[in-house]
Amino acid sequence: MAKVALITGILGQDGPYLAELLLKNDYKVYGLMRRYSNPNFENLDYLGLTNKIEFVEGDLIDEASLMNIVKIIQPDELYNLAAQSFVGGSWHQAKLTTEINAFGVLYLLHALKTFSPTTRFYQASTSEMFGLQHVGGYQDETTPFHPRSPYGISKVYAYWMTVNFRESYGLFTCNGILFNHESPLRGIQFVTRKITDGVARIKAGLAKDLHLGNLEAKRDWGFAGDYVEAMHLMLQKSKPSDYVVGTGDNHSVQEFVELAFKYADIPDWKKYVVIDPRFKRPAEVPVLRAKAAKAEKILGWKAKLSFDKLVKMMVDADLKRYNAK
Ligand code: NAP
Ligand code: G4F
Repeated sequence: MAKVALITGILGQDGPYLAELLLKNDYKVYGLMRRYSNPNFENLDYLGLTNKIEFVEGDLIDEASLMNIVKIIQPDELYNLAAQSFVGGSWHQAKLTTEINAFGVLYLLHALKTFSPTTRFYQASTSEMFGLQHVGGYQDETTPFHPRSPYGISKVYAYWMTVNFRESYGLFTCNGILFNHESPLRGIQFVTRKITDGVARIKAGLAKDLHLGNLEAKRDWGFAGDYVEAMHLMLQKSKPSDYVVGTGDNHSVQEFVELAFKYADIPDWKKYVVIDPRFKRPAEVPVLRAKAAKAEKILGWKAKLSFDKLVKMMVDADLKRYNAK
């Protein structure tokens, strides 16, 4: 019998890539989405998947909606990707971020314990939980947490609740502690897509400049299509555990900018980039870099797409969107 998966956050960046992987593996895929007056299926359409998903309406802050959905579907695997995932916005909407990212996870776990205790659960945890902490510039599963934003703090709560339902009730729950992963489906507010979209607009004559914040921050950037494989692998193991997932390499925002302008054939990026204090954060995470040895050893997972190829893929996709090649 085909396995059944429920993905929350199906309309975001990772949801469609994960759905694509599960559909290729013959899963029946349910996707949880909020109720909209005008839903946006652009990312699922981009991968040609909209008609292959069974949509269910619910909201992470509406516990009863989650209880009903879990009771009816009783999925083999539940991937919780839904979140208010924009770090920058989490200072302005700290309560909402907490309700979705922290309490939403408690509600899901409680629904599983009550109606579907054999479901395997994936929680989208994040390198933002490490914040300021690193040992020699790396973070792994043993690195303590020091989150720097309401987003990071909400995800620490969800991380520990996921561990606690495993330890208290024997649920099969895993935290994937994923470092930044990007793609042409990345939301436009995140710095990588903001840069590639901005570069394409400049190339197409639709914009004169690109306003950015801190160019010195360093991130361990990989490709979302690679990272959803790690999510799936975690739920196929005989025992649940928590895994750091990243490339092991990092680059500054400025390096991303330089490459993006280069791939779009626009000389002298400094002529276009404006440092704008509006995009600086009250507290920054200066450097993230994964040590993903556990994922490599136990899951056999390794990032495939290089930084250069990722930047090129995103620039090309945005140039195509604006017909600017
Ligand atoms: P994303 O593009 O922002 O997608 C998040 C999805 O969650 C959106 O489709 C959003 O729906 C949905 N959502 C938000 N609030 C909801 C609510 N109250 N109820 C139901 N759905 C809700 O994020 P992503 O990049 O795919 O990331 C997936 C997950 O991984 C997130 O939990 C994120 O925090 C985590 N993560 C991401 C990264 C990364 O680098 N991408 C790294 C580590 C962890 P709408 O379409 O309605 O807004
Ligand atoms: O692209 P960002 O907004 O991603 P950030 O804050 O690292 O968070 C992403 O990755 C996390 C995993 O580590 C996820 F959990 C989270 O959900 C999200 O997907 O910013 C990256 C860096 C930051 O240091 C930021 O200060 O870029 C810097 N930056 C500089 N100028 C900017 C800008 N970020 C944004 N969004 N916009 C700017 O203009």
